[in-house]
Amino acid sequence: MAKADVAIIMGSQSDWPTMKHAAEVLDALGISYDARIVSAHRTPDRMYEFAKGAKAAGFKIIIAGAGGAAHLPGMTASLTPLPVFGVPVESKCLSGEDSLLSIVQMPGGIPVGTLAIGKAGATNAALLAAAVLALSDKLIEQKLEDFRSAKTASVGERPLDA
Ligand code: RP5
Repeated sequence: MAKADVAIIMGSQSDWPTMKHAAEVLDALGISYDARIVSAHRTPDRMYEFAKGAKAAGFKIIIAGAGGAAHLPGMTASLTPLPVFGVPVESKCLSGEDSLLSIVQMPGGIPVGTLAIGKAGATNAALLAAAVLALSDKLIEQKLEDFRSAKTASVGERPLDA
């Protein structure tokens, strides 16, 4: 496994169009990550090996995206002491409500920090990861502050016609 601060894992290649938004934010903030397909259903051994070894591999935070019966974030959280942020991927049948409930309704004791469905969730998972890393990294703290200032500056005071 590559040495990186953040692991972005997802249940399927089909999750990447959503999860790449997390990667883009981490890129913008100069935070290292490793993106991998790790399915709780299709590659359970890979999931176990990844989650058990994630801390020793040097990861500090795991962002886990999955859709439908989305076990990946919770299973991963049960196998590692690292913080896990779960991103519910928008599913075809239930628009991601199934993913959201599967991820958010963890029984007390094994937390998964659950974000919004889809792109907003992936984006915010990366920003949360950055905020955690910024607690002990001045450069990331500054980059995150600049990122937020730029977002604020981009909001006009009055609406414009398209
Ligand atoms: C989940 O099943 C994945 O996270 C994905 O969101 C969903 C559908 O996967 P594919 O059938 O597109 O591979 O495990």
